[in-house]
Amino acid sequence: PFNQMLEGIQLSTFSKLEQIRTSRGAVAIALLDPDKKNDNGLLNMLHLVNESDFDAIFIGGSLISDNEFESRIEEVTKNTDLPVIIFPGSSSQLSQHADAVLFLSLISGRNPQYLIGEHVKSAPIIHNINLETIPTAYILLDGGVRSSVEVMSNTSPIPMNKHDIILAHALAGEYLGNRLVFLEAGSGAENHAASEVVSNISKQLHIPIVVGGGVNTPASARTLVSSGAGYIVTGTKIEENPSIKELQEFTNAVHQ
Ligand code: 1GP
Repeated sequence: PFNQMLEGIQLSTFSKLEQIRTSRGAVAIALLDPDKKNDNGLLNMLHLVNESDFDAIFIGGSLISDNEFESRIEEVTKNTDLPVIIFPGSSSQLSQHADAVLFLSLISGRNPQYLIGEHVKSAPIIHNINLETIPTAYILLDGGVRSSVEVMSNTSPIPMNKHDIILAHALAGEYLGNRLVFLEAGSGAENHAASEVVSNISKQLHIPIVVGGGVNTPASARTLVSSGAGYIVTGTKIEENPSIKELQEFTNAVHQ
């Protein structure tokens, strides 16, 4: 009866992702950064993603411009059945073609622009295009190299060994009403979020943990999921011309 009741009700993208997390153990997310690639590169990467058992696509980047963004998102949504969720570098990265947007608060930093400024600028646009928002506490950790997020947001990452401070930020993120906590080590990080950090936080939090930045082997994906990560994001790996088999090994490790 419950299933019958649900029939005809449109599930939100976030609910769909959560259903996948429950049924598969964790969600495998492919990050596409449309500013680094020309159109052919983007479609090639999308093809790899479509064939490799990913559950969803995050799309966004630090440098992509507004008009380019809209057309790239449209191109991606036309060529995949996966949910497409914007992972915005700024309030100008919005599109009615996407299924949802991560409404990110960069709570590891103290730059008001990324705590409320971009939110206010984007809110009327999100309202007008009726885009689903997924409130996300975005925590930048020191992944061993200076990251684009650090440079572009003018905030400092939290050192990876400051477990109590990271936990305090994650708890604050949950108490603020966010639906996800995203532990970001920065694209191309030398070290992804430490598994001790993930397991410490997952024991104390009630909301799911997203881990991204430097997660590029099946072994690290598996360790992070066993430590309590509910969502694993990988980007650079997909840009390095991997085989479908390699990517499938990665998504298998996420789904365990
Ligand atoms: C960056 O978390 C993402 O925002 C993905 O990082 O490119 O290192 O996979 P990678």
